[in-house]
Amino acid sequence: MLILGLAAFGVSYFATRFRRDSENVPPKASVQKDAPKVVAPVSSPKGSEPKQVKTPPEGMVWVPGGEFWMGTDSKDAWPDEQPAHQVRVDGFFIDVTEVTNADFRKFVDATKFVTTAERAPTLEEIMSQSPPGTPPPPPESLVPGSLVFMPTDGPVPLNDFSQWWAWTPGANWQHPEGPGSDLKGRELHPVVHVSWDDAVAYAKWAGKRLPTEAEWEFAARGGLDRKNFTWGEEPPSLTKPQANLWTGDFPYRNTAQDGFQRTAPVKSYAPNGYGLYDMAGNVWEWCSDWYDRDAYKRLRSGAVAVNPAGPSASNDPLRPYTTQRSQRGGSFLCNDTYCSRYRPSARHGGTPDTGISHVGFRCVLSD
Ligand SMILES: [Ca+2]
Repeated sequence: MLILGLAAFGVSYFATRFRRDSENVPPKASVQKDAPKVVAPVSSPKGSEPKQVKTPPEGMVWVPGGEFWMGTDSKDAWPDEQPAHQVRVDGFFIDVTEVTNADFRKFVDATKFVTTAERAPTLEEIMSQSPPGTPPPPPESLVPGSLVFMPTDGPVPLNDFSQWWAWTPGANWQHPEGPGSDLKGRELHPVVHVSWDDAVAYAKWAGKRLPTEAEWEFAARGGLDRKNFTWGEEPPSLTKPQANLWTGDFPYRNTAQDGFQRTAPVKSYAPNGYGLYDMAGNVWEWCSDWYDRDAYKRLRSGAVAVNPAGPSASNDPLRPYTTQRSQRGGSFLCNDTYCSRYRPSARHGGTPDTGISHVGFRCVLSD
Protein backbone atom coordinates (compact mmCIF):
# COMPACT_ATOMS: atom_id res chain seq x y z
CA MET A 1 0.00 0.00 0.00
CA LEU A 2 1.04 3.50 -0.67
CA ILE A 3 4.50 4.86 -0.81
CA LEU A 4 6.48 2.48 1.32
CA GLY A 5 4.46 -0.63 0.93
CA LEU A 6 3.10 -0.68 4.43
CA ALA A 7 0.15 -2.96 4.84
CA ALA A 8 -1.82 -0.94 7.31
CA PHE A 9 -2.58 2.55 8.34
CA GLY A 10 0.10 4.49 10.09
CA VAL A 11 2.92 6.38 8.60
CA SER A 12 2.32 5.56 4.99
CA TYR A 13 -1.38 6.20 5.22
CA PHE A 14 -0.74 9.87 4.90
CA ALA A 15 1.98 9.45 2.34
CA THR A 16 -0.47 8.90 -0.44
CA ARG A 17 -1.52 12.10 -2.01
CA PHE A 18 -3.49 12.41 -5.16
CA ARG A 19 -2.33 14.09 -8.25
CA ARG A 20 -4.04 17.33 -9.01
CA ASP A 21 -3.08 17.64 -12.62
CA SER A 22 -5.68 20.22 -13.42
CA GLU A 23 -4.58 22.71 -10.83
CA ASN A 24 -1.50 24.39 -9.55
CA VAL A 25 0.28 24.32 -12.88
CA PRO A 26 2.51 27.36 -13.09
CA PRO A 27 3.41 29.34 -16.18
CA LYS A 28 6.64 28.56 -17.92
CA ALA A 29 9.62 30.74 -17.12
CA SER A 30 10.37 33.31 -19.75
CA VAL A 31 14.16 33.00 -19.75
CA GLN A 32 15.82 29.80 -18.62
CA LYS A 33 18.35 28.71 -21.16
CA ASP A 34 20.48 29.67 -24.07
CA ALA A 35 20.20 28.03 -27.43
CA PRO A 36 22.54 25.04 -27.68
CA LYS A 37 25.53 25.54 -29.93
CA VAL A 38 27.70 22.95 -31.60
CA VAL A 39 31.31 23.35 -30.53
CA ALA A 40 33.31 20.38 -31.70
CA PRO A 41 32.85 16.70 -32.44
CA VAL A 42 34.11 14.16 -29.94
CA SER A 43 33.97 10.42 -29.72
CA SER A 44 31.19 8.87 -27.67
CA PRO A 45 30.86 5.66 -25.68
CA LYS A 46 31.34 2.48 -27.63
CA GLY A 47 28.74 1.33 -30.05
CA SER A 48 27.56 4.73 -31.10
CA GLU A 49 28.18 7.33 -33.72
CA PRO A 50 30.42 10.30 -32.95
CA LYS A 51 28.50 13.00 -31.18
CA GLN A 52 28.82 16.72 -30.85
CA VAL A 53 29.87 18.67 -27.79
CA LYS A 54 27.29 21.34 -27.19
CA THR A 55 27.35 24.50 -25.18
CA PRO A 56 25.06 23.74 -22.28
CA PRO A 57 22.60 26.03 -20.59
CA GLU A 58 23.78 27.30 -17.23
CA GLY A 59 24.06 24.57 -14.65
CA MET A 60 23.86 21.76 -17.19
CA VAL A 61 26.31 19.60 -19.13
CA TRP A 62 25.96 17.78 -22.41
CA VAL A 63 25.92 14.02 -22.15
CA PRO A 64 26.72 12.51 -25.55
CA GLY A 65 24.40 9.69 -26.45
CA GLY A 66 25.55 6.15 -26.87
CA GLU A 67 24.93 2.52 -26.17
CA PHE A 68 25.35 0.97 -22.76
CA TRP A 69 24.34 -1.89 -20.53
CA MET A 70 21.36 -0.80 -18.47
CA GLY A 71 20.62 -2.76 -15.31
CA THR A 72 22.98 -5.35 -13.95
CA ASP A 73 23.52 -9.03 -13.32
CA SER A 74 25.62 -8.29 -10.25
CA LYS A 75 25.20 -10.44 -7.18
CA ASP A 76 24.48 -7.23 -5.30
CA ALA A 77 21.45 -6.42 -7.44
CA TRP A 78 17.82 -6.43 -6.49
CA PRO A 79 15.48 -8.35 -8.81
CA ASP A 80 14.14 -5.22 -10.49
CA GLU A 81 17.63 -4.33 -11.74
CA GLN A 82 18.03 -7.58 -13.66
CA PRO A 83 18.86 -8.60 -16.29
CA ALA A 84 21.42 -6.24 -17.76
CA HIS A 85 20.36 -5.29 -21.27
CA GLN A 86 21.59 -3.06 -24.05
CA VAL A 87 20.12 0.39 -24.47
CA ARG A 88 20.91 3.29 -26.75
CA VAL A 89 20.09 6.87 -25.85
CA ASP A 90 20.44 10.10 -27.78
CA GLY A 91 22.52 12.88 -26.28
CA PHE A 92 20.93 15.31 -23.83
CA PHE A 93 21.71 18.09 -21.41
CA ILE A 94 21.42 17.30 -17.72
CA ASP A 95 21.60 19.38 -14.56
CA VAL A 96 25.05 19.13 -12.98
CA THR A 97 23.46 18.95 -9.54
CA GLU A 98 20.21 18.05 -7.93
CA VAL A 99 17.73 20.94 -7.88
CA THR A 100 18.58 22.93 -4.76
CA ASN A 101 16.41 24.77 -2.28
CA ALA A 102 17.66 28.02 -3.82
CA ASP A 103 16.62 26.81 -7.28
CA PHE A 104 13.21 25.76 -6.04
CA ARG A 105 12.77 29.07 -4.22
CA LYS A 106 13.10 30.92 -7.52
CA PHE A 107 10.39 28.71 -9.00
CA VAL A 108 8.02 29.24 -6.08
CA ASP A 109 8.69 32.97 -5.94
CA ALA A 110 7.95 33.28 -9.65
CA THR A 111 4.85 31.12 -9.75
CA LYS A 112 3.42 30.98 -6.22
CA PHE A 113 3.41 27.24 -6.64
CA VAL A 114 2.10 25.24 -3.70
CA THR A 115 3.61 21.77 -3.35
CA THR A 116 1.68 18.62 -2.65
CA ALA A 117 2.95 18.47 0.93
CA GLU A 118 1.61 21.97 1.57
CA ARG A 119 -1.95 20.98 0.72
CA ALA A 120 -4.31 18.93 2.86
CA PRO A 121 -5.32 15.56 1.44
CA THR A 122 -8.99 14.67 1.31
CA LEU A 123 -10.53 11.52 2.71
CA GLU A 124 -11.61 10.47 -0.77
CA GLU A 125 -8.09 10.81 -2.09
CA ILE A 126 -6.63 8.58 0.57
CA MET A 127 -9.33 5.94 0.61
CA SER A 128 -9.27 5.42 -3.15
CA GLN A 129 -5.68 4.20 -2.90
CA SER A 130 -6.16 2.09 0.19
CA PRO A 131 -6.79 -1.65 0.32
CA PRO A 132 -10.43 -2.67 0.70
CA GLY A 133 -11.52 -2.67 4.33
CA THR A 134 -9.02 -0.05 5.41
CA PRO A 135 -10.55 2.10 8.15
CA PRO A 136 -10.70 5.83 7.45
CA PRO A 137 -8.26 8.10 9.28
CA PRO A 138 -9.54 10.57 11.85
CA PRO A 139 -10.61 13.85 10.20
CA GLU A 140 -8.17 15.85 12.29
CA SER A 141 -5.37 13.95 10.60
CA LEU A 142 -6.17 15.33 7.17
CA VAL A 143 -3.75 18.23 7.31
CA PRO A 144 -0.77 19.20 5.15
CA GLY A 145 2.38 17.31 5.98
CA SER A 146 4.99 14.87 4.84
CA LEU A 147 7.10 11.94 5.95
CA VAL A 148 10.28 12.72 7.85
CA PHE A 149 13.03 10.23 8.60
CA MET A 150 13.53 9.82 12.33
CA PRO A 151 16.31 7.57 13.62
CA THR A 152 15.21 4.89 16.02
CA ASP A 153 16.58 4.39 19.51
CA GLY A 154 18.06 1.03 18.66
CA PRO A 155 17.92 -1.89 16.23
CA VAL A 156 14.51 -2.57 14.69
CA PRO A 157 13.23 -5.01 12.07
CA LEU A 158 14.39 -3.63 8.72
CA ASN A 159 11.21 -4.70 6.98
CA ASP A 160 9.10 -2.31 9.05
CA PHE A 161 9.42 1.13 7.47
CA SER A 162 7.02 2.69 9.96
CA GLN A 163 9.76 2.45 12.59
CA TRP A 164 11.74 5.30 11.06
CA TRP A 165 9.28 7.29 8.96
CA ALA A 166 7.23 9.81 10.91
CA TRP A 167 4.17 11.46 9.40
CA THR A 168 4.87 15.07 10.33
CA PRO A 169 2.18 17.75 9.97
CA GLY A 170 3.77 20.91 8.65
CA ALA A 171 6.76 19.18 7.07
CA ASN A 172 7.40 20.35 3.53
CA TRP A 173 10.25 21.60 1.37
CA GLN A 174 10.58 24.79 3.43
CA HIS A 175 10.47 22.90 6.74
CA PRO A 176 12.33 19.64 6.03
CA GLU A 177 12.00 18.27 9.58
CA GLY A 178 8.65 19.91 10.21
CA PRO A 179 7.66 23.07 12.12
CA GLY A 180 10.68 24.66 13.73
CA SER A 181 13.05 23.60 10.97
CA ASP A 182 13.91 25.81 8.04
CA LEU A 183 16.30 26.20 5.13
CA LYS A 184 18.76 28.56 6.76
CA GLY A 185 22.20 27.37 5.72
CA ARG A 186 20.66 24.77 3.46
CA GLU A 187 20.15 26.91 0.37
CA LEU A 188 22.45 24.65 -1.63
CA HIS A 189 21.08 21.39 -0.31
CA PRO A 190 18.81 19.46 -2.64
CA VAL A 191 15.15 20.31 -2.28
CA VAL A 192 13.16 17.49 -0.66
CA HIS A 193 9.53 16.76 0.14
CA VAL A 194 8.73 17.31 -3.53
CA SER A 195 6.29 14.97 -5.20
CA TRP A 196 6.71 13.79 -8.80
CA ASP A 197 3.98 16.25 -9.69
CA ASP A 198 5.92 19.06 -8.04
CA ALA A 199 9.09 18.04 -9.87
CA VAL A 200 7.30 17.96 -13.22
CA ALA A 201 5.84 21.40 -12.56
CA TYR A 202 9.29 22.78 -11.79
CA ALA A 203 10.77 21.18 -14.89
CA LYS A 204 8.08 22.66 -17.11
CA TRP A 205 8.65 26.08 -15.63
CA ALA A 206 12.38 25.74 -16.25
CA GLY A 207 11.82 24.66 -19.85
CA LYS A 208 13.19 21.23 -19.05
CA ARG A 209 11.84 17.77 -18.23
CA LEU A 210 12.57 14.86 -15.93
CA PRO A 211 15.01 12.27 -17.28
CA THR A 212 13.93 8.85 -18.39
CA GLU A 213 15.38 6.03 -16.35
CA ALA A 214 17.60 5.17 -19.31
CA GLU A 215 18.94 8.71 -19.57
CA TRP A 216 19.44 8.91 -15.83
CA GLU A 217 21.37 5.65 -15.66
CA PHE A 218 23.47 6.44 -18.72
CA ALA A 219 24.37 9.78 -17.14
CA ALA A 220 25.02 8.25 -13.72
CA ARG A 221 27.49 5.76 -15.11
CA GLY A 222 29.60 8.61 -16.46
CA GLY A 223 31.05 6.45 -19.21
CA LEU A 224 31.96 3.57 -16.85
CA ASP A 225 29.93 0.86 -18.51
CA ARG A 226 28.94 -2.19 -16.45
CA LYS A 227 30.52 -0.89 -13.25
CA ASN A 228 28.94 -1.40 -9.87
CA PHE A 229 29.22 2.23 -8.77
CA THR A 230 29.21 5.64 -10.38
CA TRP A 231 32.91 5.93 -9.48
CA GLY A 232 34.02 2.41 -10.50
CA GLU A 233 34.21 -0.91 -8.70
CA GLU A 234 35.66 -0.12 -5.28
CA PRO A 235 33.05 -0.06 -2.49
CA PRO A 236 32.13 3.10 -0.61
CA SER A 237 34.99 4.41 1.50
CA LEU A 238 34.77 5.83 5.00
CA THR A 239 38.10 7.62 4.72
CA LYS A 240 37.57 9.08 1.27
CA PRO A 241 33.78 9.10 0.91
CA GLN A 242 32.47 9.17 -2.64
CA ALA A 243 28.89 10.01 -1.75
CA ASN A 244 26.51 10.99 1.04
CA LEU A 245 25.24 7.64 2.29
CA TRP A 246 24.39 6.22 5.73
CA THR A 247 27.50 5.37 7.71
CA GLY A 248 26.96 3.31 10.83
CA ASP A 249 24.05 1.08 11.69
CA PHE A 250 20.72 1.79 10.04
CA PRO A 251 18.38 3.22 11.23
CA TYR A 252 19.61 4.07 14.72
CA ARG A 253 23.32 4.95 14.61
CA ASN A 254 24.51 7.43 12.00
CA THR A 255 28.20 8.17 12.38
CA ALA A 256 28.15 10.76 9.57
CA GLN A 257 31.70 9.76 8.66
CA ASP A 258 30.94 11.05 5.19
CA GLY A 259 30.23 14.43 6.74
CA PHE A 260 26.45 14.51 6.85
CA GLN A 261 23.59 13.06 8.85
CA ARG A 262 20.93 14.09 6.37
CA THR A 263 21.22 15.95 3.07
CA ALA A 264 24.53 17.43 2.00
CA PRO A 265 25.11 20.55 -0.07
CA VAL A 266 25.34 19.62 -3.72
CA LYS A 267 28.93 19.27 -5.00
CA SER A 268 30.16 17.98 -1.63
CA TYR A 269 31.75 14.93 -3.27
CA ALA A 270 33.67 14.32 -6.47
CA PRO A 271 31.69 14.34 -9.72
CA ASN A 272 31.39 11.33 -11.99
CA GLY A 273 32.89 10.98 -15.44
CA TYR A 274 30.39 13.36 -16.98
CA GLY A 275 30.95 15.99 -14.31
CA LEU A 276 27.70 15.19 -12.50
CA TYR A 277 27.43 15.41 -8.73
CA ASP A 278 25.49 13.20 -6.33
CA MET A 279 24.36 10.63 -8.87
CA ALA A 280 24.85 8.27 -5.92
CA GLY A 281 23.37 9.08 -2.54
CA ASN A 282 22.24 12.39 -1.05
CA VAL A 283 18.64 12.20 -2.32
CA TRP A 284 16.69 9.92 -4.59
CA GLU A 285 15.86 11.55 -7.91
CA TRP A 286 12.53 11.31 -9.68
CA CYS A 287 12.53 10.01 -13.27
CA SER A 288 9.75 10.34 -15.82
CA ASP A 289 9.08 6.59 -16.19
CA TRP A 290 6.30 4.68 -14.59
CA TYR A 291 7.85 2.22 -12.17
CA ASP A 292 7.48 -1.39 -13.25
CA ARG A 293 9.21 -3.87 -11.00
CA ASP A 294 9.33 -6.45 -13.80
CA ALA A 295 10.10 -4.12 -16.71
CA TYR A 296 13.48 -5.60 -17.58
CA LYS A 297 12.24 -9.17 -17.45
CA ARG A 298 9.80 -8.45 -20.27
CA LEU A 299 12.46 -7.22 -22.67
CA ARG A 300 13.12 -9.15 -25.83
CA SER A 301 16.44 -10.91 -25.48
CA GLY A 302 19.20 -9.53 -27.67
CA ALA A 303 17.34 -6.44 -28.82
CA VAL A 304 18.81 -3.00 -28.24
CA ALA A 305 16.22 -0.66 -26.78
CA VAL A 306 16.44 2.81 -28.31
CA ASN A 307 15.51 5.77 -26.12
CA PRO A 308 13.21 3.70 -23.90
CA ALA A 309 10.75 5.84 -21.98
CA GLY A 310 9.57 3.13 -19.64
CA PRO A 311 6.39 1.09 -19.51
CA SER A 312 2.96 2.44 -20.34
CA ALA A 313 1.74 1.81 -16.82
CA SER A 314 2.96 1.29 -13.31
CA ASN A 315 3.35 -2.28 -12.10
CA ASP A 316 4.38 -3.49 -8.68
CA PRO A 317 2.81 -6.62 -7.25
CA LEU A 318 4.12 -5.59 -3.83
CA ARG A 319 2.09 -2.37 -3.89
CA PRO A 320 -1.06 -3.19 -5.84
CA TYR A 321 -3.15 -0.23 -4.68
CA THR A 322 -0.91 2.51 -5.92
CA THR A 323 0.73 3.76 -9.06
CA GLN A 324 4.39 4.64 -8.88
CA ARG A 325 6.99 6.65 -10.76
CA SER A 326 10.64 5.67 -10.78
CA GLN A 327 13.32 7.08 -8.55
CA ARG A 328 17.05 6.62 -8.95
CA GLY A 329 20.34 7.11 -7.16
CA GLY A 330 19.66 6.23 -3.54
CA SER A 331 19.93 8.67 -0.66
CA PHE A 332 21.63 9.58 2.58
CA LEU A 333 19.76 6.67 4.09
CA CYS A 334 21.38 4.03 1.87
CA ASN A 335 23.61 1.54 3.59
CA ASP A 336 24.80 -1.91 2.62
CA THR A 337 23.06 -3.43 5.61
CA TYR A 338 19.76 -2.01 4.47
CA CYS A 339 19.32 -1.04 0.85
CA SER A 340 22.55 -0.38 -1.10
CA ARG A 341 20.54 1.34 -3.78
CA TYR A 342 23.14 4.01 -4.45
CA ARG A 343 24.39 1.89 -7.36
CA PRO A 344 23.60 3.32 -10.83
CA SER A 345 21.45 0.37 -11.82
CA ALA A 346 19.33 0.43 -8.67
CA ARG A 347 15.67 1.40 -8.92
CA HIS A 348 12.83 2.36 -6.67
CA GLY A 349 9.22 3.44 -7.00
CA GLY A 350 7.25 6.19 -5.33
CA THR A 351 3.66 7.33 -5.60
CA PRO A 352 3.72 10.42 -7.82
CA ASP A 353 1.78 12.48 -5.33
CA THR A 354 4.15 11.87 -2.45
CA GLY A 355 6.99 13.96 -1.14
CA ILE A 356 9.36 12.66 1.49
CA SER A 357 12.52 13.85 3.22
CA HIS A 358 15.02 11.92 1.09
CA VAL A 359 13.66 12.41 -2.45
CA GLY A 360 14.48 15.24 -4.84
CA PHE A 361 15.21 15.48 -8.56
CA ARG A 362 17.24 16.97 -11.37
CA CYS A 363 16.20 17.87 -14.90
CA VAL A 364 17.31 17.17 -18.45
CA LEU A 365 16.81 18.86 -21.76
CA SER A 366 16.83 17.35 -25.20
CA ASP A 367 18.96 18.83 -27.92
CA1 LIG B 1 25.78 10.58 5.35
